[in-house]
Parts: sequence; structure tokens; C-alpha cells
Amino acid sequence: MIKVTEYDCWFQKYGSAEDTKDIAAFLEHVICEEKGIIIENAAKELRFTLSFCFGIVQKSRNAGEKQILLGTIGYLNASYGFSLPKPKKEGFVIRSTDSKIIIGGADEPGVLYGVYTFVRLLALKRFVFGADVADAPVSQVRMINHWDNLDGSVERGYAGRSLFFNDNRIEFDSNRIRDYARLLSSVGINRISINNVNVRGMAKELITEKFLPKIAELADIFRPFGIRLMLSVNFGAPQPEIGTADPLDERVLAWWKDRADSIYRYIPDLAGFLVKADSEYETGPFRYGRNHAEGAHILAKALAPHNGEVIWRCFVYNCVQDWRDTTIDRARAAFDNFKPLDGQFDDNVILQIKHGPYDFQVREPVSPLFGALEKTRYVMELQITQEYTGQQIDLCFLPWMWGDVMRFDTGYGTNADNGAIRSLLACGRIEGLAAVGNTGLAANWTGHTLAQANLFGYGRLAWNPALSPGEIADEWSRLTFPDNGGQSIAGNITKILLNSYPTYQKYNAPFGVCFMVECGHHYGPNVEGYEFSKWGTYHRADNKAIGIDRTPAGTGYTEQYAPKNAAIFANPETCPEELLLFFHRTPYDYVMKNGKTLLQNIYDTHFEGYDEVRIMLDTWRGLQELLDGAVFESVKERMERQLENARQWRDVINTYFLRRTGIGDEKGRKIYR
Ligand code: GCW
Repeated sequence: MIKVTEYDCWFQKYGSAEDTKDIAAFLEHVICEEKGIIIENAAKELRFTLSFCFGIVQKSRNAGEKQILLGTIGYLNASYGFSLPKPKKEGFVIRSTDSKIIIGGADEPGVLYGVYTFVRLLALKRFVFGADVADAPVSQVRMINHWDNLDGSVERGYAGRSLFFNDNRIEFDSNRIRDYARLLSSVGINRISINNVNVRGMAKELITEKFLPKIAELADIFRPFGIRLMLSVNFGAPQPEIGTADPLDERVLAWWKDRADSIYRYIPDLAGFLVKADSEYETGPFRYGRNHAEGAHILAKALAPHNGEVIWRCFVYNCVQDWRDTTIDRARAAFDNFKPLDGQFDDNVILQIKHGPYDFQVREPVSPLFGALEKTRYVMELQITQEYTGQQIDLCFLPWMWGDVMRFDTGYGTNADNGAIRSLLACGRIEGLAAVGNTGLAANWTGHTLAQANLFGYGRLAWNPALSPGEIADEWSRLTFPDNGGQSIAGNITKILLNSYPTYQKYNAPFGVCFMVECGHHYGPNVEGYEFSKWGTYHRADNKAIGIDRTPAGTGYTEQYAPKNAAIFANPETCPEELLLFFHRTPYDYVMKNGKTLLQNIYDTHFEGYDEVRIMLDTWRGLQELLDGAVFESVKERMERQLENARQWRDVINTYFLRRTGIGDEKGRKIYR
């Protein structure tokens, strides 16, 4: 029976020190003589995790005896006469000699990441004594965005209430925040914004003396883990006090400077501000007749003396569209708004662009802004919280889809690989990743225990976007469900994870059509839920065809891509079929690559999607004997709800198209009329 403590996530008990006995003598003696907030914590974390995960007790020893030695490489080389190679920023080297295992970091965070990597390798039984391990993160920005409100609710949160706020106060359990910081840091996260990008009501006061002392306490907990705080701010904040927030008004600049000065007195290493402006009713520079470069500029100026950065979101579109108006295409909005401003942003402004042109749908193309911006710094925004992907009731292993995003060739390289998103990350053109978090006060952090894999996977991908979904799923499963008694269930769980995204996609909105969800809360199907709304999210199905023509003959969206992709997407024969309805208005009798019509493919995928959830549930039930009861039950209960959701999706979608077309399933399966 495998005993798993959900709270501990990917830090479980991996058996006794027996399992590590060939190197046990080293592990019993962790030494770090260097001073520093992060490095001292690295030593503490190593001692703690060795004891917690492997039951290793530290013993006092003489200097010459076997030990693990930690330090920055500069310090180690100078103090011990080593000649360790210096890795990239935040990177590390692990080297073993007869008397030492040395974990050397390029800098203090590097030591900490070296420590967590070492522990992970031990837990995975992959540490090879004598073989050097060296690694460094590909990008500098590896951020989590919380959409937590001051009242303690979490926008699009499916894991209980906020870790940071309650009842219009900052309220947290320090131990829990420390555990959270460990989880994040252990997968390389180095920034966190703690409050919702929709900064409403009292949340506007977070940047005042009323709240800053308490925010400083949070920053103090995250700091030793190499994680810097960011705050979401409301662009209109100066308005009530001085009657305007116009970014070209000197008084407004003075107001922001004053705020920034006082914020930095409390949190000297704040990473900066995150801003949602002119988006979904949030105010922004448009209100004052200014553009987004001018808007970002004023905040950038206020933060610059403190080395702070402005992360400015590109989720700007017309959210009061008239569905009758077919000339507006929401998918075009980010590019239309931001590409013309390329080169006009300050050096300490980073644009944050959602990975797709719409809004975290189950399947969207990659936004055409990636690669197209040449003179502007930017990061990609992903969503770990499962707003449109099952809300942590349905299992949906997102690194599968993120992997597709990472491999997408933007067409802005000289060959396929150096135009790929992961290559743009590797060469620094895309400066990193941000993602909306999926955690809360739920006992297991994420509601669905298996949704922990999405948090883990996000961090691992932000560290190294070339990791495959298979590698990530395998690591996570083995760390979380350790093989203590020789009964490996991790392999089964890896398979369940890897099937979950394709399955979810099958029973959801078909072939990239997007938005067939229930309005407001976004769980479950409602085929025309957003069809006559103001949000710009239409599929315009009639009796013959469905989808938006986004080719030059239609909205012209395809033209926002590099020529190679513009051509691929504009032609239904070359357009990836999973995106067919995103790019093309397609008749139901269109014959797809497998020789079947679009309609029949919609039916097939929806029947299959449901059947696959049933198989997944059966597989899970088959693990009952091997798994700890609580984890088994909580996941089973969610999978049962998922099965019901998949049934609803299958039948609502199939019935909708049967009614539209009058054509039934060629295999004669039951479709309700
Ligand atoms: O997807 C939409 C969500 C909103 C969210 C918004 C955004 C924070 O439905 O809840 O607001 O995106 O990304 O700003």
C-alpha cells in the first residue's frame, strides 16, 4: 500500500536512509559556511528535506570527513581552491569527489536550485555518484500570478480560498506560506504576484501603508526561497485622489513615484507591478486618449529608481462587441493593439501575452505576437488554474498542451527549430513564462490531487521548455506516488495523466472552435452560451457550416502570422485539424484527413472522449488495493464527476449537431433528438 500525504505534494517519504546508504555518510553532514539569506536557507532546506524525505539525521563530524558542501561557485573556488565552472545565472553544478558532494551555484538562488535538484534526483533514484550534474534555467522570468481577492475569494480558483487574504485583510499561516514557497522554489519559480489583476474595491489600497507592513511579512517568507513579490495595481488608482490618472499628467507621475517610494521602503526587492489595463472594464490609458506605451511608461518611470519592472498584460480587446457585427474579430485584438507599439516601451516594461489569441481555451493557436515583436521585452502567460479545462474536477494534464505551444514554430527563425517558442525562450527573445496559479487553502493545495502535476509541470517547463510532457508526468508521478513496497503505481498514473488532455479535448468544443461553455462560471457545455453575447466569442453555426473564416477572405487574422504560418493556417488542407474551426468556416460535410466528414468526426470524438473517461475511472479503481484510501477516494470522487461532465458534453454537442443537420451517427450510436 502506497502512503501518500497530499499536502506534501512532490516531497513524500521515499523510504529509509537504507535506500541512500551508498552515499549516506555524505548526507549526514551538510556544510555551508557562506552567509546570505538564500544560501543559508538552501542549507536549511537540504537538511530539512533529507530528514523529511529520507529520514537522514545530521551528525557532527570533523572537517575532513564525508560531507555535502554548499556555496556559490565564486566562494567555493576562492575558499577551497576548486575550479568549478560557473554556470549561467541561477544555475548550479553538483560534483562528487571522494570526500565531498559539492553543490555550487552561479549565485545564491543557483545553490538553492541545486539543492532541490539533488533531492529530486535522490528521490527518483537517479543520482549517480561521481557524475557531474549541471543545469540552469532557460529564462529569468518564471512567475506565478494569483488571482486572489482581498475578501479571500479567488477568481477562477478551484482549490479553496486564498492563501493570502481573508475578509478584506491580509491573513496567512506563515508555516503554510513557507511550505508553498518550498513547492514553488523547488521547481524554479522566482516571482509571484499575490493579488488579482482585477484590482477592485479595497484591493486598490494594497499599495498603501495600511497593507504594506503585512505584505512585507509575506515578502520576508518568500525571499529566502529566491522568490520576489509583485503586486497587481489598478491603473486608475490616482484618479480618486487627484482627479485624474492620465499618464501624461505630471501630477500622476508624482503620485506613482510617491507610492513606489513608500512601497520600496517596505519591500526593497519588490519585482514590480503587474497591470491589466483597458481590459474587461478595468481602466487604462485609452480612457485618457493615450496608448499603452504611454500608459506603461508612467509606471515604468516610477519603478525605475528601485529597479522594479512593469509587467503589462496584452489581454486588451473589445468586450462590448455586438454579435451582429462580423467585422470585429476578437482574435486579432492583441496583435492589432500592441504590434504597432513595438519599440515604444521603456526598458523596464515587459509585455505579458496570453499564449493564445483568445482566452485559455482548450485548444487555440499560438498568438501571432510571439516572434513578431522585435524591439519589446515580453513573456508568455499560461493558465494553470483550469478555468476552461475542467476546473480541477476534470483531470487535464496541461503540460501536454503547453508542450505543443513550446514546439510551435512561429516562423521567425531561420529554420523550424530556432523559430519555435521554446527556442525563442532559450535565446531570450521571449523572456520567460507567467502563469495563473491553481492553489488555495484546500488541504491538498489544488482541489484535485492530480492537478498538483500542473503546478509542478509549469515550473519544470518554465525552467526548461524543452522538457517533454512524458518526462514531466513521469517525474511528478514518481515523486508523488513513490514506490515504497515494490508496487509501482507511478507508471499507471503517468499514463492517466498523459491521456487526460487528449481526452478532455475530445469531449470539449470541437476542432478549435472555442467557447461552447456555460456562461459566467465556464464549467460544462452550452453550445450557444456565448453566441449572442458581447464578449466577441462566436462560432456562428447554422445548418450547413460552423466556424469563423479568419483567412484573408474573412477577418484576415491569419495575416498576423509570419508568412509561412499565414499560408499554413489559411488553407484548410494544411491547417492543423485540431484548429480547423478556429481558422475556417467549415461545412459539416467537409471531408477530413481520415476520410470522414467533419460532422462524423465531431460525433466520433465525443463518443470516444466519454469512453476514455470511463476507462480512466476504471483504471483508477484498479489501483484501490495499492493506494492510500484518502487519496484514492478523493480522486475517484472527482473522476466520477468528470464522467458525468463528459457525458453531458457528449450528449449536448452531439444532439446540437444532429438537430442542426438532421444527419445521425453513421455507426448508429445513440444521439438524443
Ligand atoms: O479568462 C478571463 C477570465 C477572467 C480573468 C480574465 C483575465 C482575471 O474569465 O476571470 O480576469 O480572463 O485574464 O484578465
